[in-house]
Amino acid sequence: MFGFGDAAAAIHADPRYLHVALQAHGDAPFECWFVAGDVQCGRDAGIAWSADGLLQFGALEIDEQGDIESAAAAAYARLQAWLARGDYPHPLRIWNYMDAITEGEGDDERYRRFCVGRARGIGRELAPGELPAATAIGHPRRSSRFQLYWLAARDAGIPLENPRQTQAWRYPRQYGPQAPGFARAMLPADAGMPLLLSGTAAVVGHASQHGDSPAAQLDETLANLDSLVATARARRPALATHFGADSRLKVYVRDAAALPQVAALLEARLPAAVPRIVLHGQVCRRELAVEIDGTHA
Ligand code: 3EB
Repeated sequence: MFGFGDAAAAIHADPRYLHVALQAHGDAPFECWFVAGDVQCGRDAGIAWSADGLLQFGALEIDEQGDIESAAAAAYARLQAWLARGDYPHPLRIWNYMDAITEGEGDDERYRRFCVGRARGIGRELAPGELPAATAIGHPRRSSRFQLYWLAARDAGIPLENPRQTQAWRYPRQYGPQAPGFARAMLPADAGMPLLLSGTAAVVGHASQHGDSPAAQLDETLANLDSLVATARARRPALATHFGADSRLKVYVRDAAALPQVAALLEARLPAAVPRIVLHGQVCRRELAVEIDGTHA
């Protein structure tokens, strides 16, 4: 269970609960992931975990002390070691939350340093078929917390790419010295699980679109998500064609001033039945105003 914003801080110390410091706009329901069977949980090696025999959530947090590259390298080295020695070796979905993601110039920008540290911590190049779905978002308020959490599985899933977007691992040099290693979505092996959507923004090919307009960026993002869902449906036709009551969306908005506008646009663009949480969080390129991740069934 995930709780967002100040109101959800430190509600309890159960390892199945994680507080994410991003502030919610409007209602901030808890994000709850359910399985049919019994769930074990605990804390080992600084990792809070919960598992049911097929799936395992894990979370760790590092005080980054101003060096996001080293923090990412250390966190991902711990994650790799954890996955390698446990019963859930396949990361399906990874979330990264860090301070001030677009602070710093050129290749010193914190997101770019994060990508370098992540790759160093993993320690080898992942094949496209091993890439997890992912999100990387900045805290508008400084906390010094680098928070990494993941959903891993006993069985590998199928990573998916989006025909409208360059594979992130093939982004050209202009976006930094280390291309980000993530897939656009993950189709879990278990057909009873939803499609896991990576953080998706108004990136077409590799270029950010509509830098002047959060509204146009939101529409481009939704077009990217439509294309991703269509790609997934080619493999799993039982998935709904459009977002509905069985989807779950998290919407990250860079500027606090744009939160009401984006929330209103979402009401116009999405059926009321689509559960969503709108958060004040920074997307990893300055010109990107909005990003959406979530699940879809
Ligand atoms: C993009 O399309 C937006 O570095 O793990 C989205 C999801 C983004 C995951 C990551 C970055 C990451 O490039 C940014």
